Amino acid sequence: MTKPILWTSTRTSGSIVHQMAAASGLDLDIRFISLRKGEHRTPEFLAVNPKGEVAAIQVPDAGVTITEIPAMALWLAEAAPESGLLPKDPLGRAKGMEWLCWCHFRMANTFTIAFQAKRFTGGDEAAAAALKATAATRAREALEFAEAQLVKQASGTVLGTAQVTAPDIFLAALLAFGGFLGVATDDLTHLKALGAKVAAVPAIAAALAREQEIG
Ligand SMILES: N[C@@H](CCC(=O)N[C@@H](CS)C(=O)NCC(=O)O)C(=O)O
Repeated sequence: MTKPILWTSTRTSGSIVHQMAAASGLDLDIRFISLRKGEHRTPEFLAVNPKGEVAAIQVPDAGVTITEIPAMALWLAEAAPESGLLPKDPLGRAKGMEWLCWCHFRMANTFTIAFQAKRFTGGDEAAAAALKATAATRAREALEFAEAQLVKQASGTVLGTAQVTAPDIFLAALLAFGGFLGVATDDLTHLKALGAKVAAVPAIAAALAREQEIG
């Protein structure tokens, strides 16, 4: 059997899948590529993922590549059912997918726009600054929503589980993205506690340390 390959890159949304993969405990071949060097546009990588994006999970034995964070999270949870990445019961699993989809959509329609505002304004600097400010405000609203839901969970996790799940990892990443954007997060105490809980999972801490080493 050829190990499944996780293609990822540090300082990108690929880190979210890297953390989920680490939490799954699966034995994956983790390969970091550099977006700065354009390694996502090489013919070799485009043959793996024609979208030219990270993250991607390549399953060589099946001749299949999975992309999009909720789909990758689901595959990891199915491949490692005892990992607790997603609840096993149908309702819990559906709520887990709901949160993953929510995080994914918010990442695309707020955080990514704030990070890449110039791409959306054809290079117009003033329009990009205005767009970034608006998107950052929307990002803050998204984090406030997540905070309000977390307040209701005594467990401190978004699905009310004792252990960290894939949606918790995604939410913690959105909180970190907010920090990179300069969004105020100090008052989002439940979300911050969740971020600390996620970072304290030994396998995730090791994955994040590896990313720090790579830079
Ligand atoms: N919807 C994709 C988003 C993937 C994505 O946008 N990845 C970025 C890094 S955060 C990327 O690879 N960008 C390459 C590019 O912009 O050319 C997912 O869920 O994984």
